[in-house]
Amino acid sequence: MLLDKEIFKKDFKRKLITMFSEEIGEASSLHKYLALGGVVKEYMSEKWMKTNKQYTEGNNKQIYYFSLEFLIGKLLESNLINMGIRDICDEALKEMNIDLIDLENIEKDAGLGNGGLGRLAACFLDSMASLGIPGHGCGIRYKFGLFEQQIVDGYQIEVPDNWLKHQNIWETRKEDKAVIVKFGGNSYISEDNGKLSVVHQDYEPILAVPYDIPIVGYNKNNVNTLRLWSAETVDKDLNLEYFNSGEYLKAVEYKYSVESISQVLYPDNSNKNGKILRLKQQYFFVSAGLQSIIKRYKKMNVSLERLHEYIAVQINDTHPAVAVAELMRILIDEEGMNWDIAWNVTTNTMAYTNHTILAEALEKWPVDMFKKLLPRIYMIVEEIDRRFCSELMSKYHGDWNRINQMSIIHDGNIRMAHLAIVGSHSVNGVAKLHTEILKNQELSNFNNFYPKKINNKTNGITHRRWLIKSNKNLSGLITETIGESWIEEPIKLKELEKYSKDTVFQEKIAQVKENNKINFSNYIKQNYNIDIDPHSIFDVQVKRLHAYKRQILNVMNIMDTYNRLRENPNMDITPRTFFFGAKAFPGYHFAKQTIKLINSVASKINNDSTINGKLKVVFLENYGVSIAEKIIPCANVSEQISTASKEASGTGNMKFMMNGAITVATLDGANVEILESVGEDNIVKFGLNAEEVINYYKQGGYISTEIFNNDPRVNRILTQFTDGFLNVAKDEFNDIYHDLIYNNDEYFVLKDFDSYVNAQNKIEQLYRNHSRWQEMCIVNIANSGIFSSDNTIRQYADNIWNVHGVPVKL
Ligand code: 26Y
Repeated sequence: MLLDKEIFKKDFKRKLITMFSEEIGEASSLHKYLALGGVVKEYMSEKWMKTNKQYTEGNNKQIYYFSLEFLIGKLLESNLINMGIRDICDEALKEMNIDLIDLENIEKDAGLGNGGLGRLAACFLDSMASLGIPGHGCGIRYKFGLFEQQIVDGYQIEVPDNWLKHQNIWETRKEDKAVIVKFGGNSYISEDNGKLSVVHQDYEPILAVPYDIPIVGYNKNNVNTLRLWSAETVDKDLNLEYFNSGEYLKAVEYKYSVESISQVLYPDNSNKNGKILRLKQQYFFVSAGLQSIIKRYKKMNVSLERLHEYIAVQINDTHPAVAVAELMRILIDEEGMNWDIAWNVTTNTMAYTNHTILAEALEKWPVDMFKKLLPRIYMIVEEIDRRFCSELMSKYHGDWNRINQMSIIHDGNIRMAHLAIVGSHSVNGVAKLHTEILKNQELSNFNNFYPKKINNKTNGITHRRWLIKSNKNLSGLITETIGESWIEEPIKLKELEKYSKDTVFQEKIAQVKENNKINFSNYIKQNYNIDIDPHSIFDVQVKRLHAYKRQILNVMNIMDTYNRLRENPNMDITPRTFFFGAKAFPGYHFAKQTIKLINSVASKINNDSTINGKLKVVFLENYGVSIAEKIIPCANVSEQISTASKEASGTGNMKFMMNGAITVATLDGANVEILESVGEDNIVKFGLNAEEVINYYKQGGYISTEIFNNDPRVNRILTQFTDGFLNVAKDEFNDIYHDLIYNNDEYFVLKDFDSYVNAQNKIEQLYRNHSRWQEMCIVNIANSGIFSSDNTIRQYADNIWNVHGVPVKL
């Protein structure tokens, strides 16, 4: 977009006046930020309108990405970049004595997600818009995002993440597009003159109100939509009778109970009400989303029997899997379609992405609960299951065992993954290894029954946020070296490879990293009063806290190094700073203990002056998208150390690689593909591979106490966890100890320890060879282009959605 600086200044000043009746001199930073956002939103509004108009008039196929999580982070800067007006706005604001970065910092992260799955959804939105693909998000407008993490005395404390505290400048409430979602009541088939119809009565109607957020494509006129649904009462906000009798709380009780549906992401589900609330959330946004899709579709005047030619719904993990039954309900009950045609339309519309093989994440809903909350949907699920099982019976005859393993309803539960698989035409894993494990292990029965359904789509990351926005020094250097075509075609980063041995370029790459580290160290000093040596190796593990991700393995290596240093303070090692960032699920005790462990180790080591500052451990509080954008460009070492077979893909691994960090990796998830693309010499791998891990699970043969008894390093470290060495109560880390020793170390931490220590020593050796290290970094950056989510989205578009880009004309 071409923007005249003087016009922008005028627009900005006018916005301050219309919004707040203020001139620049009297406006607070918050008001300036809101006014700037308002102007930027205005600039994109016409494109947004034209995008919608052209998509509709062109009868173009629309993609809807259904997800419980969208971890979008901040939008101001990325919108300015994608619109191509950041530099001009920066200049103009400077001339008015306003620092753009200050304003960008005011924005709150939209943290409507928990980890990789939610961030992937956000990267995909950016890529769809930037490729001109008509693709939109559908989710929940949580009033509170995932909690804000505070660390108090080393423990994680959760406080509400009030991200909507300031006005959300990006969203537009579309009250006129609200729909009703029905819960509870009872449902039955009635017959009238030989004609069957479905009755659903005595239900509770909830109003779903959409809030639309524009998603701007990079250097494109396409502005797609992220539609987030908010739950409200249908005209029952206040009970006047209660109010007038002075019972003020009771008067609004119902309103708050309804609004709880869109109140928080992942409400505690350890009690029954929490479980019901989660299921309510899922049905709520799925039903609202599908209703609004069908409403829009019907304006096109094309038969609903061809819905799948014009609409694709991607189900992000099992959370929106109820979409299969809901679409059937709409087509049959509301549109009068017969079952077989509706089933054909539904299965060809839906596609499901699986993000995990961990049993705990494969959702099941108790039949009793489901039936009570969604009586009509339950009838449909039952019928889908009945028909599916009869197909299974005719193929596998008396093989009851197999049929039991595959049915949707089993043992009083509805298996949502099975519903999603049966109801979709495509089921994809998120990295080659993950997809192979799905095909050959977890979903092998389904792969046998539907030989072509399961396919791979390796994840990706948007290089616009994760390189252009977050690492301006590096992206500037890249453009200076190979020109700017890599921005539109990230695969062209490959052209950097020819400079990998060029010592002048190596030095420039080293300098970029050094500067990033210095800036970050200053930021940490200013905001957290922690001193960091910017010349130390920055070794970073940032991701959700989970046992399979093995933050503990990292801690054990740190303790081992520390123990060696205590014995020999003159040991010749390069100083290293270990960064951790992670939120633990509030109910996940082991994960919370791990945070306390990391902080206890940090406090022990950081306060020990005898080791001459050679080791430092920093826990980055409240890790999220914005902190990731700060730390990733500084990393020298990327910790991707999950138990092989457990990490479906990982996407942090790709972000680090793209920013020139060297990966310490198990052969897990997309690490395998990173290795393929950079070659064995440019990554440091270690540990059991997936096959070995799976064989141990199947056949046994691993005994963690053997390692505990035979490896004095392991013995010493685990003893230090529990003997008061870390200045905490002796039983503080009992559960961790218990898991590793008495529960036989489910994630092979002790088994991989020796190999991991060797890998870390290798890192140390490689880092000492300055030129060799820089060469590795360059090779990593140069080969990261295939991990751009643009590449991933092209594959979804070609192989699952059958959709093409639609350039919007102004
Ligand atoms: C419903 C509840 C039990 C649940 C909540 C959140 C289950 C799963 C999740 C989130 C899962 C997640 O973030 N998975 C990650 O998805 C990424 C994107 O595909 C992968 O890169 C990563 O390996 C996987 O752990």
